[in-house]
Amino acid sequence: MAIDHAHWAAYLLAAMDERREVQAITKQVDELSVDDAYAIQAALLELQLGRGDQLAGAKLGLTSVAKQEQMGVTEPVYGWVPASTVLKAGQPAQLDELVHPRCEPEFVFVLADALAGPGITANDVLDATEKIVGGIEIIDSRYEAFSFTLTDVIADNTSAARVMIGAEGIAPREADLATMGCVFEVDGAITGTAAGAALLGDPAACVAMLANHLGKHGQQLDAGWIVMAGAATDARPLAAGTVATARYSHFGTVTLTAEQGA
Ligand code: 0L1
Ligand code: MG
Repeated sequence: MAIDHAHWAAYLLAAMDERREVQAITKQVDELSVDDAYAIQAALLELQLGRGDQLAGAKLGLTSVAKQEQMGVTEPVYGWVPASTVLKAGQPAQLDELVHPRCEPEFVFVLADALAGPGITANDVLDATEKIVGGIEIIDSRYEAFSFTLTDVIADNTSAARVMIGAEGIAPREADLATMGCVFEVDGAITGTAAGAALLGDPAACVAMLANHLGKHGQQLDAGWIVMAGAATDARPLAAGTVATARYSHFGTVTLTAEQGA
């Protein structure tokens, strides 16, 4: 039976709005293809934009080999960053707005120029980039127990929930992205360390993959957008009072705190 994209988009939006877990789509349909999953993701974005949100950027997920092996896939996933999900510097994440959030460090590209695939290379990405900064993303799968298949997570906008972007950055080519380091700490304990090369060898090549993916759908990365290249370490649960700190070799420190909220 054909997948009703609008229905599943509304299903996921309700889960986001009502901060509750829902059953994975693949547990309820015979088959969910990658194309159907991206069509649900697009319909979900349309609903969000339709009620006044704007696009602040785009993201990749599953760009580290470790995360791909965990999911049994060889391709990254792509999603959107609505402006309402971007936290201001120092703004705590409100847990009452989220389901079961986790946090992870991100390499983030701020684009000066648009990138329209196909044929975009890592070099093109660096040419189009204003600066590269560190960030911390909050992922918050809307599915029960953070459990899903690849196509479920694509439909759910790759678990995107919030992102905090650091103030310090570097110009493209100012340093070797592959050897840049990140130490991720949660409540003072180091939970992961990684180099840029953990992201499929080169974070800029990840952004190129995203531009080329969008190009297949007649879409592009716009000038001024932020683009998350992916997490190089495991995501960690975010609880009330948690302080997550990503210390980058070249982008300073990004700190995210979580509050219970109202
Ligand atoms: O940003 C991400 O890496 C999320 C990818 C989707 C899988 C997950 O939710 O862990
Ligand atoms: Mg991420």
